[in-house]
Amino acid sequence: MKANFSDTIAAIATPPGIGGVGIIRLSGKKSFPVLTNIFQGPDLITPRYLYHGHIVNSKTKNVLDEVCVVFFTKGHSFTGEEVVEIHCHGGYLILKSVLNLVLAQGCRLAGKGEFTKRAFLNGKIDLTKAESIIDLIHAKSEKAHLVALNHLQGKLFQHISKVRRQLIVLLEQIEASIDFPDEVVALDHVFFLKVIEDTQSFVHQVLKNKDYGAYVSDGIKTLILGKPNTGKSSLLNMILGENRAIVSALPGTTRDFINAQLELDGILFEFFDTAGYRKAHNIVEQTGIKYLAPLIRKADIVLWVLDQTRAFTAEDQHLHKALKAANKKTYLLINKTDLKTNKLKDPLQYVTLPDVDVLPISAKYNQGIDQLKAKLLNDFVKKYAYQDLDLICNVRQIACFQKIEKQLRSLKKHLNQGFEDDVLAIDLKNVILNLGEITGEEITEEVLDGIFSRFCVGK
Ligand SMILES: Nc1nc2c(ncn2[C@@H]2O[C@H](COP(=O)(O)OP(=O)(O)OP(=O)(O)O)[C@@H](O)[C@H]2O)c(=O)[nH]1
Ligand SMILES: [Mg+2]
Repeated sequence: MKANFSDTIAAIATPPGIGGVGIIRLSGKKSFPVLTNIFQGPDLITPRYLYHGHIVNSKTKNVLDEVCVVFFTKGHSFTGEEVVEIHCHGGYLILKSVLNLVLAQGCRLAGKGEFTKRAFLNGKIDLTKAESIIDLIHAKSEKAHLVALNHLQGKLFQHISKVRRQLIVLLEQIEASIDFPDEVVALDHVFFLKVIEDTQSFVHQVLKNKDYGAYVSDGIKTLILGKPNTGKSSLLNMILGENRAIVSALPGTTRDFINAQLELDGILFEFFDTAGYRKAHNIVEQTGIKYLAPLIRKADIVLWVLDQTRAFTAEDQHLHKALKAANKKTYLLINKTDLKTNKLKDPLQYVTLPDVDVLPISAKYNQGIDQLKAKLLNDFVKKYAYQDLDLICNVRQIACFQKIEKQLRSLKKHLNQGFEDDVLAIDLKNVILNLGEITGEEITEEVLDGIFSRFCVGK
């Protein structure tokens, strides 16, 4: 896909709202002429140099703002085109009026992510870099920031390109031996198999990081469940170290749910404290579980809080049933261990979830909370500590790798079954094509539009 942009785009590049500085960005052939039309100040001679002056409506002679401006020449800018930035005062009306003036000069309002899309189409960045820009902007934790920066530096791209290049060389060899059987030595199938197996192990390494990648970018969704009054909100407050949720002796204190975020070891944990699951007015299974089911489905971890001074009841049975169906990693937190009464005895005689850990706690007196945090970190963060951050991919890239994994399996099968070289060449082309879809070397307009629609206007 080759870029051919005749129009010049413009947008407010800074977030909406009031700030010290707000920036309007222009990209395209008219950027510099438009700037010279509306800028009053010193002559604009040197690119990448900040000039101080005023933006003036040349028709009305009205001064719109005192600004600093900078311009970048074609080939030496983020988009690869002529680019102008106008640094205004950061007020909505100022930015709007300068933008309107720029648009009136013949620029078009940029679409979502259009600056980055142009950078990609002009060959300034590959697709993994383009995607890392949006991930960097949206990074919610230290690790997410680190992964996005790695990709921005082209580390994922380098890994994929290396593998893809090897396969292209192989394909060229196969095609040459098909086209010129008398002149070219036949393909060494042992070597072919070795390259395919190396590629498979690279793909497996990437796919192994799939869950961790989702934790890094989206955070780990941790759902706090239990009957009313078991101490769910007390637990949330203790974990956060602040009084975020209301705690009271009255059952039914928390309505709907409360969510709060906490970063542990560079990974974001998002906690959801839910309303106590109750058996009221015979609506339990219908409404209660219906309300909880989507929350359970979306959760990565469930913290099920039981009160050791109360017995395991029908409500707990219902929760158990819902959790069993969802099959989520569950921590059974036996709360109120500071009290003498123990009516729960051994909860594992009732709870038969496949992946459950039991931890005694006292949410009121901060006992067992550090152990719980350490366990969460161990099970969800430390376990992955050895993994290569370069190879963490987003959902789109993972989907491509899953396709590639299947194609490699069938290629290997065909190779082992002694299929003709032209069949193997087709299999190989598919793998190369899909690797190219990740880096953007082979991409359709539709996929591109999907990617850039995640961006904001002005980026
Ligand atoms: N003794 C003792 N009391 C606790 C403990 N944890 C919570 N409580 C008390 O139990 C009562 C209920 O606590 P909450 O944290 O509001 O319980 P909840 O599960 O959020 O309740 P709902 O929102 O109504 O479902 C409060 O009086 C708390 O102080 C604990 O570890 N020990
Ligand atoms: Mg509560």
